[in-house]
Amino acid sequence: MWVDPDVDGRVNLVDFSILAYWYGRELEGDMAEYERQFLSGDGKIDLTDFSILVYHWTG
Ligand SMILES: [Ca+2]
Repeated sequence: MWVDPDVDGRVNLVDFSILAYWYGRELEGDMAEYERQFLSGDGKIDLTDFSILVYHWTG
């Protein structure tokens, strides 16, 4: 699943915790690329990105 940061095919608390870790931090490397491609693309993690993740939630 493309919106799945830990790439295990599910969008769940593990992915949520990855976003939570990056919340308010300056994105680097793969995470910066991921945010640009699959989340809101504004270069930071905020509530918009969480809402995108939750929309794709599988549990
Ligand atoms: Ca964002």
